[in-house]
Amino acid sequence: MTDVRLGAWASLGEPRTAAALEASGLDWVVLDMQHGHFDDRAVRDTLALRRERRVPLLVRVRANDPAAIGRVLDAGADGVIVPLVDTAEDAESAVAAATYPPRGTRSWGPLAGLERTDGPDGRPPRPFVAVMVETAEGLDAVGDIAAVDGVDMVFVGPFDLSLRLGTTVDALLADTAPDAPLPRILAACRDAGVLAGAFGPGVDRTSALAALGFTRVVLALDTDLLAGGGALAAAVRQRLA
Ligand code: 3PY
Ligand code: MG
Repeated sequence: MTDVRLGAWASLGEPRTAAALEASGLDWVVLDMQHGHFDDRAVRDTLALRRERRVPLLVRVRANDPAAIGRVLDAGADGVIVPLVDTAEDAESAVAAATYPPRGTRSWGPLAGLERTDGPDGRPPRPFVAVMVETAEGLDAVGDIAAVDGVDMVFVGPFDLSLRLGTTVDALLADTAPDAPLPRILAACRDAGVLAGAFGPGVDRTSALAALGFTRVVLALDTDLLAGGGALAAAVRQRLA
């Protein structure tokens, strides 16, 4: 199978838990400010705990808002995931907010102690920009969205997308016809040469998304990994039975 990188999704807003996810063996970590408990301070504290960059750490911002995008990049995030991107203009706005002039409009102001200087010539590296396609409008415009210069990944939110399309997450994932939503998104990503990512989570949905062709898939939330304690206890009970 192609190289599929599995992500961890931090929702609890708890810096030490999120920092531990970086060492959990998953390939990338997302801090969620849209639906998770992360606020500015929790994002900063998580990034301040980072002693080395083991895996990419992205932040899903609350909205496609230049101020929100600039702030998490100022705090040292490796990139952003921007929700509810419906048009190429929305995608362009997200890229511009994440990119210093002349390409973009990002304002200069890294936070002391968290600034990144590991890019070319000691400058900050270009952040990774993922845009979420999770509406009917976004699906219709996915070819144009994926083609925006500076978009690195189209990331599908299957929960919102299935709500907007009047279906269920599992029906969306099971529809493999060439003109079905997920194959259309994958084709747009292939044509534009950008990564195709999606939120699973769980073994079944993550495997289904990877089998369809998504190469960046969120396998587990922090809460799922904590709930894994039950499986450990069950394994011990089985041995002792
Ligand atoms: C979605 O599935 O809509 C998401 O945004 C996942 O967090
Ligand atoms: Mg969503």
